[in-house]
Amino acid sequence: MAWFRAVSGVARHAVRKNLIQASHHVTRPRISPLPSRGFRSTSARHNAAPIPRPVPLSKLTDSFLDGTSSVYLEELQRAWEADPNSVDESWDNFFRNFVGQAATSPGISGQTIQESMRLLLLVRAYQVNGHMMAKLDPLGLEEREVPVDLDPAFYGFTDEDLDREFFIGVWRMSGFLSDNRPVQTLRSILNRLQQAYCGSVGYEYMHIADRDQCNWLRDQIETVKPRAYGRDRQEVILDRLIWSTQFENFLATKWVTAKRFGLEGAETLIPGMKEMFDRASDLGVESIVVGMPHRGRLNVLGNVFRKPLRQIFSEFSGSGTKAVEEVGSYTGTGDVKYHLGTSYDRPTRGGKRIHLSLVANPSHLEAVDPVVLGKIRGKQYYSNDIDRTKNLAVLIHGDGSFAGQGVVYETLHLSALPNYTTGGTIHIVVNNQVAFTTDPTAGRSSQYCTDVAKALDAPIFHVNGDDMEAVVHVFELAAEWRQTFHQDVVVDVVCYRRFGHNEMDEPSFTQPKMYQVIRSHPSALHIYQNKLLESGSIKKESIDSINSKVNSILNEEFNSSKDYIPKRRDWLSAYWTGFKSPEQISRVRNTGVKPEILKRVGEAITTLPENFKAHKVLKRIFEERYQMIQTGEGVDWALGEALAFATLLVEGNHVRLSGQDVERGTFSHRHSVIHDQETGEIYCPLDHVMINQNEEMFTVSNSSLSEFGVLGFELGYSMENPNSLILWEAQFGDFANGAQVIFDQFLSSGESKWLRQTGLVVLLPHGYDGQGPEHSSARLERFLQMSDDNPYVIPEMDPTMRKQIQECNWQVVNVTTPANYFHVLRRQIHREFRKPLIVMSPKNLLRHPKCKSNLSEFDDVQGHPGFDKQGTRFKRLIKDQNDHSDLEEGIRRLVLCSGKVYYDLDEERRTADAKDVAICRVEQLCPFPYDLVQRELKRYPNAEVVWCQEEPMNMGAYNYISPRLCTAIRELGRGPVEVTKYVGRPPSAATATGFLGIHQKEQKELVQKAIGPDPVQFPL
Ligand SMILES: Cc1ncc(C[n+]2csc(CCOP(=O)(O)OP(=O)(O)O)c2C)c(N)n1
Ligand SMILES: [Mg+2]
Repeated sequence: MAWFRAVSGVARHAVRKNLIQASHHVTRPRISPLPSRGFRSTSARHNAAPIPRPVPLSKLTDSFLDGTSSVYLEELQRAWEADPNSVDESWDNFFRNFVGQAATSPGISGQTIQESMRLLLLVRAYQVNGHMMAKLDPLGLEEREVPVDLDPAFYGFTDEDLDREFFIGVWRMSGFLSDNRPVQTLRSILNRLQQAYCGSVGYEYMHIADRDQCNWLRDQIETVKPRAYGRDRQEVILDRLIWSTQFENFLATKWVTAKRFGLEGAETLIPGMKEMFDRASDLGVESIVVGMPHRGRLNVLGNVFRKPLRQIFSEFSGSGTKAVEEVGSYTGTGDVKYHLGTSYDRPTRGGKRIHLSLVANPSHLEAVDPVVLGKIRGKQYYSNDIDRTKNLAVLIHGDGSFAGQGVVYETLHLSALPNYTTGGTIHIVVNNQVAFTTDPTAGRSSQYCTDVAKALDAPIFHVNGDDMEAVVHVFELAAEWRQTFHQDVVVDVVCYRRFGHNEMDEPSFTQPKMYQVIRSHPSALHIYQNKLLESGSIKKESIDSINSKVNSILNEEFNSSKDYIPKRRDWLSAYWTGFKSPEQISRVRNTGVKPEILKRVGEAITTLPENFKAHKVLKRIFEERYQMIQTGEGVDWALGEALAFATLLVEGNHVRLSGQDVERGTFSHRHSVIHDQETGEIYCPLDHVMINQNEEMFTVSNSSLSEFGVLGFELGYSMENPNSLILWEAQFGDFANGAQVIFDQFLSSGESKWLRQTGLVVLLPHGYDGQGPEHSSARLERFLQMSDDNPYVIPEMDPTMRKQIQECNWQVVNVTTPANYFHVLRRQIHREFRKPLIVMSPKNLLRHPKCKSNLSEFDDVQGHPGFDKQGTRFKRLIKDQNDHSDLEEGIRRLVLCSGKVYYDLDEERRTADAKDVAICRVEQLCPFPYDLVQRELKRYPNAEVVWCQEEPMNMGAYNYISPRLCTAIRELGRGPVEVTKYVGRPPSAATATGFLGIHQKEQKELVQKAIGPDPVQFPL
């Protein structure tokens, strides 16, 4: 019954709507006539389906109509029978005809339900494939086969049918098929279909499963009249197009031989973006973060972000990249002009202000995509943008890279994941139909460069980049879609590249035909100006006056650029105020925590709710953890980590850990999210450290199975606010190389290139456990090789003056105790600068019986282990555990090592009773703890110094340690050391053997050699 009421309600609503909208149907839209050649006949090429014989509606049984539409029709019919004027005129015609009354409209006599249905299929075909006939290519070079189902002849229609009226209204459908315009002539239907779907915009949306979304789009696309802009709007659009065009012309004339990756051929992008931003602002967006590649970046910076033109020109001349007063200050290495970022508060057409940021990016195409999304997600968290409507990510892509780069797919797939969604990204493809010298036919297998986005149910709007107003329309539509549905959307601006890949490149070597056409092709500005002049919308004088205004501003700015002195480079944004550059000393801080806080948070994170039915193994684990807190003994790795998170949370920091399977932990050790075995409900203890804790304050999230995308996302997130500990964990450390671009281009060098700090933590679990070559190594050597501390110069190491970490590009640690792990995580936040931290995290130490710490190592109590002059802190080096005094002349060998091999060495020392061997753990490899290593060297003046590692010689830390250790030894005057003595596996192509037996033998030999009585012979 409820259903029936709903249906009849809808029917009544439809009747009312028809009455209200009746006027629309009286004055039909102006429709241009079909081309005189009639239909494009497909019969010659295809075997058109035999034309079905018409069956009059009166002869149809009810079952032909589906239940709902028949009820609806009956409702309407009852209303019509009671009062023919209560329904729309078109329904009146329909019922008069089909209910056997005198037909008043000769046009619809003889119509059959099959014809209507075939027509419906035709409309559907336009909705699905109309874009295939759209005129998208400004150069007119595209050769596309038009799908046969767009031809009315395919459905049996002929020229004679053009002026007949047809019934196509479908209940709960928008646009052409909507029930408020059910009767139309075939001619008008076809004309509007072609206008809507085959003009300058090709819409792809029929892959979207959601009916409401499709209807919403149909409402926008299948409007009764084509969309048009008024004069005022046209003048603004023209002004913006003139700016875009003149900017490139100006650069081209002033710097004839410079590479600028100009926007010529795609100038309509700039007005399109501006209009989109204005519309987004009208719809509630307050902040936009943009990621984009080289093409048109300067134009976007100048015209959209309003970076001062004099600054752009000054940087372009290459004269002003370093501020004069900055000499010797934090300027980093800099980057080329078309990689730099900026931010700006831009006034909008609607009288608001919108904050725009362009993220600096490397030349690696698309690598910035996930970074932008992470940054926006961070902004959404910090601005409490719960419905994600205030902060918007916009990504600009090239056609070649959007189709070719895998990170595009990895980024798109974050879009609907609860802990990664940003409420929809607007993607803009500057589709100049070529990638460097590669044609689309060689560059992708899909029809469109945007096809990858179909996996997401994102609508895709292809637009002819020469049609200025169509470009503006789809840009606005994209903003409307995003703000309505909070999902991704793609605008594909089909344009061309007027010059070569860069301005110095000769495009005719490889695309001669295309460039023949381009040479005589008018600019988009020329086309738009002429259109406005012809339609009388704007006078020639107005155009001239805009042109000369723009020209004179460009010239003024150029003149001012000559003696432009850049201000101190901004390297910090709002949240980062007070943070230190490497030039400003940041004192080492205590990371210990008051015992009562440790106890309180410790209990909170080890206690499960009473009625929660945890798996019995987990119940036991949590009971054990609770006991660790109570007794203060045997704290393991997982609890050490959880305590670091919990204490940072109570101090007001946001903590976010993401990566594959991180909730449980790949090695089943973390269990940060627990599942009720009966209800499936989940419980996250770290969400309950404080009363009424914001659920997102601690976020732990299993990610999609992506490294590049997810690491990039977390990096962007970490850059938003320094008061957050953001961690990404690789499933196994070796999988991190799938994200190599992020390590190489962003994490290791971002601060130096772009002066942007991040405290991102990367956890790389690994272990030489005989599991074969794939999971033994987290490729420590690669991270160390990218470290920029000088191996031959010992920096200032005095604790009150030390800036060693600040001056280094990142920190690499290989920690061996839960307490030290706790302190290194807390150190990330308890300092006045941010630096990436790479943690070679262990696998077998997670449960190693010796890898335990006492709670007293976590606290800040004087006299407790680890407490010294500066309080309790992370230990960069752990000295020998045998309670050695400051001078131990009887020690025969000092073995330096890092990571879990320490436990094997210690065991062997015990077995061999080698009391004359000292073992020190270098917990922080980079930057190298010269002071502590030298302290140990002094402690053992007669010892043979040996580096021991499990990895093959060409891997692990050896090549990093060797020159630094030599420098430390040399500086102490302990002899002219050139090579560090090595104990470990020989060089190898694979990271480890695949045979467990061989692994065990190798491991035994290397620890025996490191501890044994014979002097280590090396290198021979
Ligand atoms: C990951 C990556 N591979 C290769 C390149 C070299 N490269 C620079 S631009 C370019 C062509 C890009 O084509 P497209 O995405 O269509 O952008 P367009 O230059 O046409 O605007 C290539 C291959 C690069 N920058 N990044
Ligand atoms: Mg291209």
